[in-house]
Amino acid sequence: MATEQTYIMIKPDGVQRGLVGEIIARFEKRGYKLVAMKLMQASKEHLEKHYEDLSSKGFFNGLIKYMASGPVVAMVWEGKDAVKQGRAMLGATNPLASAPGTIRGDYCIDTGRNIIHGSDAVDSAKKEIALWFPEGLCQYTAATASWIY
Ligand code: RTP
Repeated sequence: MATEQTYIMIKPDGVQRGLVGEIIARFEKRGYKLVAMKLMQASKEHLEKHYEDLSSKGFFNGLIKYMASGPVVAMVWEGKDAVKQGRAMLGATNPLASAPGTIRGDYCIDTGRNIIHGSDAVDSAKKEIALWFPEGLCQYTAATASWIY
């Protein structure tokens, strides 16, 4: 079984719209285990590091400004195929292309305000988790695990 960890972040618009509980519930109900979480006002420097691969894009400065406009909820979710499945649960980057039933497909209509981030590969998840949680993750036994696997 490919047990993975993925970095999921509720962006400032998701926090300000009161979607935190709804998003956490979706990951919990799907069967994923929460192994780290914090509400955090990220600095521009921190966000520039997170999005460094996009630094040449025309929307980069606007993206950093948006991401720094309020606190984000930083989380790590663990479980079978968590990276790929997490991206599927988020839906496409552009809400026009994101299917109803996905988080973006249900709750947003603008690419520039798309409420949530999810790691796109196992390697980037590792990098993002190290950047956002240098203090490490929590370890515990989730009671539901044996029912899911
Ligand atoms: P994310 O990193 O936030 O999960 O998004 P993603 O992989 O689905 O998309 P990516 O291409 O990495 O873009 C990162 C975020 O930048 C904003 N964006 N704006 N054309 C635009 O105005 C544009 N394109 C992307 C979105 O907030 C996107 O999630």
